[in-house]
Amino acid sequence: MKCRNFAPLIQLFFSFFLLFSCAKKITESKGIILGFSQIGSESAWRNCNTRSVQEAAADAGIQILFFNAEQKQENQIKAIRSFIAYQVDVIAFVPIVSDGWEMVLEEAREAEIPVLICDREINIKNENLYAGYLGTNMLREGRSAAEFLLKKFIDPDTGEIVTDGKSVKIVEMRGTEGSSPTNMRAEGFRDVLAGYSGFEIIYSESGDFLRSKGYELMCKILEKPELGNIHVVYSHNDGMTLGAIDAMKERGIKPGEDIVIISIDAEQAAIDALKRGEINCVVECNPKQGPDIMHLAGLLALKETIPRVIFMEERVFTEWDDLSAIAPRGY
Ligand code: GYE
Repeated sequence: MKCRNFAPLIQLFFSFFLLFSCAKKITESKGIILGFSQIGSESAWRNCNTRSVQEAAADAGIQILFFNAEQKQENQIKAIRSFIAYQVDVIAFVPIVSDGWEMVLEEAREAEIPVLICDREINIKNENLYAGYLGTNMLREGRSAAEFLLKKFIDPDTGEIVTDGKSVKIVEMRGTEGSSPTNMRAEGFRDVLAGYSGFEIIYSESGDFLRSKGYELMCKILEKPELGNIHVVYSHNDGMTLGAIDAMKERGIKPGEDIVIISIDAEQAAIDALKRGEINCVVECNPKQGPDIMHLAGLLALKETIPRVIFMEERVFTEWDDLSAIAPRGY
């Protein structure tokens, strides 16, 4: 009996099988439904983040159920529960604060819906309750802010701190209390300064990432004679910084000259203020996370694993840089 070689036929079958399964995968990822809970619209950064997510979903052909939580965690939890009831393929959300997510994430796991954490991080014992995190390295942002201060106030030749008093007096405007950007930007900043005795944080209070509260907070701070001469304002986001600058100007204080200002986000208005010399250092926090979120959502819909942590690319802009080279920010 002639021994026929079936190898080519088998190979052909498996080629068709692989082609079909890949085509099926591409088709599947095209039609997925993503439930996305956004925290609100508190800043230009947040609004850019929202646009990036919505535009990327449209470009990717992903159907998105988008809920704005209006700055309330309970609204986010309700939204996630509605995504579960709707049996979306993937859930993604920006946790407004770091704590209080275990129960609803347990419910998502019981429903076998993968969850992607975006922008802000969460504190949770069982990290298996979510598939991964995409956002920005906020510890590094705080460290970068402090590293600028060291360069600004320490004489490179003598290593001495140059200030008109015993120490460099710093006021910190914090973001939303309990949120990972606030906690990590504060921690990273303090970690770097811990090695230097001549830097003192004399006042720290939350402006909730809002321009209006940044203005009110700076008015309050500038009316505290016990604080004496303030050398530096370290602000956790540009919105609060811009409000603080308004308050300074109303009192004849020259921002960026009389008081050194460091800000985080790098929205256009802050870059423009940097170019005018009203801000001394802007640490970028990249809001344009939409395309990466959609890519990861597509993988999760196909039940594939994703990296646990992905950080966006970010830069630091200082008064010493060629600021004319900074491209329009788009937010
Ligand atoms: O810095 C601020 C926004 O979560 C990193 O939230 C984000 C922060 C950002 O309101 O402008």
